[in-house]
Parts: sequence; structure tokens; C-alpha cells
Amino acid sequence: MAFWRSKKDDAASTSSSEGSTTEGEQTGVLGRFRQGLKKTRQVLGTDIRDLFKDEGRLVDEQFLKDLFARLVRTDMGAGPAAKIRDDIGKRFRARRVEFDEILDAIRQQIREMLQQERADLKWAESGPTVIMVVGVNGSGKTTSIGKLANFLHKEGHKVVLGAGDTFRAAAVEQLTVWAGRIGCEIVTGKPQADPASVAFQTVEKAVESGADVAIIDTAGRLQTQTHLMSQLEKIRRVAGKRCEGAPHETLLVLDATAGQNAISQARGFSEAAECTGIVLAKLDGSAKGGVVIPILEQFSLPVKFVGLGEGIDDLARFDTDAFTDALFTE
Ligand SMILES: Nc1nc2c(ncn2[C@@H]2O[C@H](COP(=O)(O)OP(=O)(O)O)[C@@H](O)[C@H]2O)c(=O)[nH]1
Ligand SMILES: [Mg+2]
Repeated sequence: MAFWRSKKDDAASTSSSEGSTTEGEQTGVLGRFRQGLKKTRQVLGTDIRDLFKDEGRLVDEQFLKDLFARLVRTDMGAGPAAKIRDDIGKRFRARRVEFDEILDAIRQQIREMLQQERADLKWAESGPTVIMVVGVNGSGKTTSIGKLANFLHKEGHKVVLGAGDTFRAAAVEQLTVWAGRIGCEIVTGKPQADPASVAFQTVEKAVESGADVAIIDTAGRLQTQTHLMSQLEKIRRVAGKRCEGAPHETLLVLDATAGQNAISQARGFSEAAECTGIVLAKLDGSAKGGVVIPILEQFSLPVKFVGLGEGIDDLARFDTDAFTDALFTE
């Protein structure tokens, strides 16, 4: 499993062998995925196991119908659930099968559906990498920024935060607390300041202080609020003025507990805000972890990170293998 790597790590990394993790790290990442996906795993494992009351089970129309209904409960969407059902129908129809055989077939299908291009952050060729974070209210933006900043800081990157949610004083305080915990710089504006000016100052601070990454928070908004969406456009423009190519990443934070609603948000935002990747927050609180599947299927946006709790270390880079294993491994 490839762990977090960047151009800097390539030169600096001595702790792990080339392109792979030590066993300890692997257990850590997998363990966290497992913990976070507990609820979804229960739906998949327990509910499907319930279909196997007797010795094995005949794969007939009723079984396939029941299987479909249970798969849909993970919020993977009807399309993917139908695809899995049809595959199992094709392979096993009129045969008596064991639970493990079926679970294994589901696992293979899901693993395939979760394949995506490498989910690394897109790094700026020179100067700081500017990351803008967007999404609806309460989706987990500020928390995810704190966790991401910590993640990058621990990798040895110098991070500057920008408190671009100037709507609510509490949002600025919240991010300031994270900056304090991590020990990174933060740029804040006056209450109700123009978020674009905070973004500009943040990028400027990053350039001047030789930081590697600037992460800019934004106020929550709906993709239908045209004036607020054009405000995002202004933030982008201003950041780009101070640093070529900025923002290099625009991460959309989605709340996994919103299940299918998260999908309509992804649709609106990815069109309106030029998003480059997704952070799927609150996977730990959700039995709807299957929602990753339609997100990957329907959007050309990679899921770059997942939020697995409220703690500072509860963010992991999305990893197909760890995710699939965590969904199925007791
Ligand atoms: N369980 C859990 N809670 C989260 C996660 N990410 C954010 N939260 C919580 O969700 C709530 C809203 O988060 P916040 O970052 O303020 O959302 P924002 O309005 O988008 O900035 C807070 O109570 C967070 O602690 C996560 O990955 N797991
Ligand atoms: Mg916030």
C-alpha cells in the first residue's frame, strides 16, 4: 500500500522502504478504516448473513431480490447494487452457496468499483500549494482542515491556515484552536471581512514565509446560492493573482451521514466550484459508507481523504484496499 508521499518525502523519507508502509503503519491505517466503517460493515455483514439461515442458500430470484435490498441499505445506490446482484446471479444462479462465497463475490465487485487514480494531493510545481476547502454548512470543512493540516505538518510540511469563513466568529476561533494544537500559522481577518482578502493574505503569508501549503477555509454554502458561489470564484481569482496556479486543489467536503444527499451536493459543487477532489467526512458515524461507490462512479472527482472521527488523527488518505478490507474484515 502506498502511503502519503510527495516530492519532498521522496528525498527526505528514511523511515519506510520505497513506496510501502511498515507493518505498524499499515495496521494503523487499516485499523482506523475498520473502526470508522464499523456501522457500514455491520449492515453488509450481518444483514447479508441473515439471508443464510440454513446450510447454504439457493441462489434464486428471491435471494437476489433480498440481496439487492440489503446492498442498497449501505447507500451504494441502486445502480451499483444491481450490478453486484446481476454478477452474483450470473455466477451462482440455481446453485446452493455459502455466505462466504457470496461475501467474497461482493467484495471483489466493490473493490473494482472503488478503483481510482492515485488520490495524492496535486502539488504546486513551485511555491506553496494552495488548497481551498468548500461545502455546505456543517459538512465538516473546518474540522477536516484541522486534521489535514496536522497530517501534512506531521509529514514535515510547513502549513499556513486561512480563516476564510468570516461569517461566523466561532469558525475563526475553531480554526485558531486547531492551528494552536498543530503549531502552525493562521491568517484571520476582521469579523465579516471579505473572505477573498483573507485568502489573499493567506497565500501571501505562505509565499513570504516559504510555507509548503496554504489551506483556506470557507463559509458553508449551497450550490444554489449564486452570489455565494460567485464569492468562491472571487476567492479563486484572488489566490491565483498572488500565486500562479492557485488554488491547486479545491476540496469538496461531503458529510457521509448525508448518504444520497451527499451525491446531489457533489453534483452541484463540482460543476459550480471547479472542485478537484473530495473529502468524505464522518464516515465513522455512518452506516452509509457505501456512498463512496456512487461518488466515484458518477463524478470524475477522486475521493482524496476520508474523515473517520473528530480527533486530530482521524483523517486518512482514501485507500481502495484498506477501505474494501475494512468493509468486510471482522
Ligand atoms: N464523527 C465525526 N464528526 C465529524 C467529522 N468531521 C467533522 N465532524 C463534526 O461535524 C461537526 C461540523 O464540523 P465542522 O468542521 O464545524 O463543519 P463545517 O461547518 O463544514 O466547517 C462538528 O461537530 C465536527 O466535530 C468526522 O470525520 N467524524
Ligand atoms: Mg466551518
